Amino acid sequence: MYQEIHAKISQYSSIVIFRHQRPDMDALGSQIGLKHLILENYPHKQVYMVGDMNEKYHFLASMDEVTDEVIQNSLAIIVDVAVMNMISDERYLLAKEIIVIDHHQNDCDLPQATHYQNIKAAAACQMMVEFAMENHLTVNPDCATALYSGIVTDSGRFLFSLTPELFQCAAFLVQQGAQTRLIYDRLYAENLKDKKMKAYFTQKFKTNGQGVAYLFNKQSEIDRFEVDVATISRGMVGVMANIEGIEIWANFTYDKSSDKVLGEFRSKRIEILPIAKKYGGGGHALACGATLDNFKVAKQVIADFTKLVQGA
Ligand SMILES: [Mn+2]
Repeated sequence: MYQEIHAKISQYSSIVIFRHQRPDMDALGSQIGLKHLILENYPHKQVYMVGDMNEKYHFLASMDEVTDEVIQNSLAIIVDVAVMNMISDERYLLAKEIIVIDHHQNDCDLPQATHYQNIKAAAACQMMVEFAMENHLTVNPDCATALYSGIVTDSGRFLFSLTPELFQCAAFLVQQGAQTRLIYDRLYAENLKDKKMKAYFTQKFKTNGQGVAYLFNKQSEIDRFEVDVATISRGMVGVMANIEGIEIWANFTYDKSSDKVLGEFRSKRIEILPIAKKYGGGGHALACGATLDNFKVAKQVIADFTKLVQGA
């Protein structure tokens, strides 16, 4: 597979790299990393990157301006996505040839594209490293940093999909000069205000001693931190997550605009969606929510969660 990709790239003097909309670090890392890889090993090729950009990730690179005419004479490489409606910049359709390099499980719905897939890869960036290693390509430090950033984020900082291959790729990138500190500082540094706000809600939440934790938040608390209601409602429910002995946690926040109480519910493993639905809400099995009339109803929700934990 990786030799075939290499052969395709060799055939074109101009290449445009695409990826999915609202890019995460893996989409950008694989896009930027591949551009570096090609330019480093084929300095005479023209390589461009296109797509919408997330301001937070500008530190790695910015996108290129590309005319339709350039794309018409190029190989389009689409990374970290294989479905048409998620690709940012639909002009890949103009290209002479399209290849897709992706690690997601789903099939590719571009009939005219060649699909290169490795569902065992934790990240599209891992596929780029495998591609580089198999073809003995030179990886410069900027390339290594971009690829490492996708590996570290898509693997949840080495929590998910931990294979020997993933660690081999990470080790290789560190050997090539990946700036791991830069990535961690940029991606995982919190601002002071957010940290203090989380500390406030962490101090404040209560538990019923029976496996349920909860927060009741007033308008004055939203005002105090000068944020919108979602920043508290959806943003602070996580302060009660991953705590020993707490199975279900709920964040209830007064919403001035609707004069209702927004409930955000989370659970480690007990399905809580039926309770959210009972109160007119919805979502996922372990992460859902409902809009309630008042805090009195919120107390009934907590009672329902308590019964769920007792019955589990
Ligand atoms: Mn990915």
